[in-house]
Amino acid sequence: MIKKLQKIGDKFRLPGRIVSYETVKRGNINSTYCVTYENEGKNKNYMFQKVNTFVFKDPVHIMENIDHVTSHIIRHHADSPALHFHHTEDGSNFWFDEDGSFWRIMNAVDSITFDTCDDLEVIRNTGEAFGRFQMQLSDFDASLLHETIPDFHNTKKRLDTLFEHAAEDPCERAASVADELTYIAGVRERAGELSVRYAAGEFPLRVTHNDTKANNVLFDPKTKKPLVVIDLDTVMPGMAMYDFGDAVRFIANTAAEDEKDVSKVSFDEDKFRAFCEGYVGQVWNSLTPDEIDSLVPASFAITVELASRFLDDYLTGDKYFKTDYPEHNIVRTRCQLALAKDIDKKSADLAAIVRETVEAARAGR
Ligand code: GN1
Ligand code: MG
Repeated sequence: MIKKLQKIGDKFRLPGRIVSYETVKRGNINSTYCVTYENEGKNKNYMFQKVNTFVFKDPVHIMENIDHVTSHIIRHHADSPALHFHHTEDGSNFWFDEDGSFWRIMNAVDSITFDTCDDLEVIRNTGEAFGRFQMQLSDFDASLLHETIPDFHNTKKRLDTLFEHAAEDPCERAASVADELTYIAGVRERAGELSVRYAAGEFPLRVTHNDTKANNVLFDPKTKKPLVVIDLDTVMPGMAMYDFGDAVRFIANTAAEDEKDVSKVSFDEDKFRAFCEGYVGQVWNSLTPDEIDSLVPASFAITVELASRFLDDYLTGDKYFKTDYPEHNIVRTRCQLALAKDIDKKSADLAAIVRETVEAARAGR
């Protein structure tokens, strides 16, 4: 393996020679290696990644998107750490090896990550990191980015597809999920509303991350301050508030995303407030009032959307999401629906929290 890695490193003109490497366990899609080079008596770590081209069909466009976004941050926010990708002799930030595998290399960052967490300070910092990412890219023309997964957060389309598949019922599972389908049918229009308004041009096209889970922020191991947002594979044009909604959907759930006991699932308002403080502190000046007012509706919409994606996958034979057991997708669906109901119930409180944090940010508190 070292020989292979050395060959790849040579393509990217990394100076020195490899002394060791480790396979990085985090991430379910790409294969990642932390590779240590020695050059002129000094060691330096690099992350080598083989991109999963079954999931990411268009890796060249993904790398173009990543290049746009990281170059913009480096150019305009030089004080802020950004991911640094290496280039081959012909100036590209990826290389196909002789097996057709797609490789890229970035500098390693000395850091820690949090998968889930109860520490409100870490949650606030996570909000700050995603908010800063949005703010730093608010003056970047998002229409330059490729839509590498078309209609990724077109909730209306996702729900239409769900009901088409429920009618076709290819695996004869629809009867067993009648309650879930009835609930989604009842909120269908409301959940799809932001995506319809976005398609009509009512919201600005933003650079969105599309995977704003807590563990996609690297933290300084000593200060516990956020360093940089990672996993830019799904960076696309989209709605800012969906990134916010996806983050709180994950971080403010009192249970895991696939908790079987739905009585454990609820939306934690303290965690929501902490994330909101960090996020809004960065974006209050760059998001429009309409976008700010849509943060809570978007949290509801994306939770219903994800529930419907899990349910759609269940109805069509579990082909998209990896499952650990046969009922996994329906368990996930029920968990996300329980969360969506709780967000809906608390929405007036949550909207008040958003208003308070915006006021505090504006007053510089
Ligand atoms: C998928 O594979 P992962 O965990 O990074 C999905 C997200 C969902 C998430 C739910 C490309 O992300 O949209 O929110 O599962 N990513 C893709 O766990 O579909
Ligand atoms: Mg991801």
